[in-house]
Amino acid sequence: FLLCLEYPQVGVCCGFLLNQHYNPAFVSLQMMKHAWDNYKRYAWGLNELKPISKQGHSSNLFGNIQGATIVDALDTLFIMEMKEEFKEAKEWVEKNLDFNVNAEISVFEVNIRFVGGLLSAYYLSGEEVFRKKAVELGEKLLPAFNTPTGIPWALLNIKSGIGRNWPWASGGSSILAEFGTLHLEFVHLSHLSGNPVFAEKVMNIRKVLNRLDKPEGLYPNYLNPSSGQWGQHHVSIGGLGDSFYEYLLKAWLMSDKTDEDGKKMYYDAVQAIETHLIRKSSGGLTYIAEWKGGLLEHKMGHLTCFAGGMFALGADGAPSDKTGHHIELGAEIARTCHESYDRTRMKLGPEAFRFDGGVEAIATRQNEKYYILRPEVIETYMYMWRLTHDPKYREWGWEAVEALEKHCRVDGGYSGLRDVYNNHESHDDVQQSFFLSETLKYLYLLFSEDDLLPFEHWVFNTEAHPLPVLHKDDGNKEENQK
Ligand code: DMJ
Repeated sequence: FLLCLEYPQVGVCCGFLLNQHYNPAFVSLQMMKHAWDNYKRYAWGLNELKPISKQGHSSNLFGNIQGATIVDALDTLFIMEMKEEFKEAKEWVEKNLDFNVNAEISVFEVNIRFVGGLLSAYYLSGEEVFRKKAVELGEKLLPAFNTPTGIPWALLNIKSGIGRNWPWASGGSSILAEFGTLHLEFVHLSHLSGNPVFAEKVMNIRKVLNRLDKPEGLYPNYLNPSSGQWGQHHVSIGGLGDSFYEYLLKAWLMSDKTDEDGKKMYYDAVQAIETHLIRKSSGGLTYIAEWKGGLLEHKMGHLTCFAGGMFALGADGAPSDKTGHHIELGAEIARTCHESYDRTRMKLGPEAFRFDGGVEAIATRQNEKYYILRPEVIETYMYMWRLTHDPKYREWGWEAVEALEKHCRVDGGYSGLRDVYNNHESHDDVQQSFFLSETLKYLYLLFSEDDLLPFEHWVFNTEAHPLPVLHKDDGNKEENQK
């Protein structure tokens, strides 16, 4: 298969056929299988894999809830038709996935990876165990909303129900991208359980946000759950802000375009982002800066690169004279993020890149040069491909496949890199669960036909777990059945 990477046009490698340059079978049979088999061999049942040390990796985001990689990967296994693997993953969930633990967890991370993963596995496979576990976990998360405003805590002990916020967050605040990234999953939890409480909790977050004044129409990253006041006026479309905006748009799409409130909030926010955060470098690269109390920091995070796909996905709902503009904005962000990859030695992008001090799309600080197998750039290629069919997005995705194989693939799985500008790989020894749930899934979709999880019927949560659009008729059907 190495021969194949060097000479993709050869078409035959390691005994299986690559009938074209960009083949989803390569992603599933070679990449996903390698990631999964090694996780299974060295870290089965633990949260993540350390592919160099060949042992389990535990992150405090999940407390002592176990099996993050299994739950995050369920739908990817299903979509890639890895039936045996899906079956063993399901059996593990049935027998071992346990939420009755004394654990302090991140509400956001557990929601997007565990609740989202279980919901998708249920919708794709119809297996009741996933629905039951998702609702059980959703119920465990409810005490996080016991604050004076109903804005949830970031951290929750799921045994005691005691919540708190990250000690580093401005003035005891909750984080916009965390409390703003519960909506899709909680609406589905109500839909599947018949219990309105989940949807009520997230609709209340909307209400609180709508009552507040927004500086220049922007949403600060910090909001105090007790006072209901903003913390520091820092605004970001990357870390701390990102998926809040994504969920406004997707809430509208997932509601079969009936959630007018979500729609308005999304397009108003994009308007303010365009006015205050989006800039063009002297070399012609469009980027999204960070805003700190009115001052711009000309830096863009890898996380921010998801926004290319978001703008393009939202083009359809924009006023008709703006549709082309939103697609174009998506294309420009995709190009900038591709440049951030192309300007490195390893052809994989840094955690953050800057547009100041004479550089463009390059990381200048040592602590911003790492790549941890993140998906956002490939995610944007996938949306741009589906929405424009411009072949460059598949080419760029394939460049990422080659770079991942060359620099991140190791004997024991896939590892992140400490410095993408270096000549030699220094591996960070973590195979993140989102590599299986997002990076590989988006690559697979990028090289697949558009009718695999079509956008009219599915929206992806921020961890790439597909959730079905709740069509207007579905509700009626259920109403009629009652
Ligand atoms: C994922 O867990 C999700 O995409 C989240 O929204 C942001 N960070 C990671 C991947 O980079």
